[in-house]
Amino acid sequence: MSRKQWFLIIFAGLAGAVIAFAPLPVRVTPPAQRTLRVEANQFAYSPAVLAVNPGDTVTIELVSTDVVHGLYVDGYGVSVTADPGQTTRLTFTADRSGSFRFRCNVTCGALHTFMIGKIQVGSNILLWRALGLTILASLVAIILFPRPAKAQAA
Ligand SMILES: [Cu+2]
Repeated sequence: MSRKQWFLIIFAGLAGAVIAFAPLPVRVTPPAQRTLRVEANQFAYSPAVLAVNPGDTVTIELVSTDVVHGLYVDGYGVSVTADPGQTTRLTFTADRSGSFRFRCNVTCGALHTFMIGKIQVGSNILLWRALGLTILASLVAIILFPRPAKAQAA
């Protein structure tokens, strides 16, 4: 391997470490009280994606517009059930960062298992880091291993 290639590999390694581990300036968002209204009907939640900040006290107001539905938050282990036309409230502290699914925990019909939503607690930093590493790896691969057609022609 040429010196240039070694240099590239070392540079890519350092850049990769920065992308993966560099601490980011922490945006200080004071914990707030948040009330989110979620409408449930066969077989979806609206909105299906909720975003809150870590430390927030989250109240989900679950409204069912047809049959009995539930809402169970993975990772938090909290749930609530709403009867048709009724609003019920579920309050919890979003003390864990990450992306959590919530699902219907009341068998409400044929497509019940597909009734899924997502709650995002904090920024999705892991996703951005993964994306950055993927792009970096692709660039290195493109530079180190040019297309075989070119190599043959040479
Ligand atoms: Cu359901």
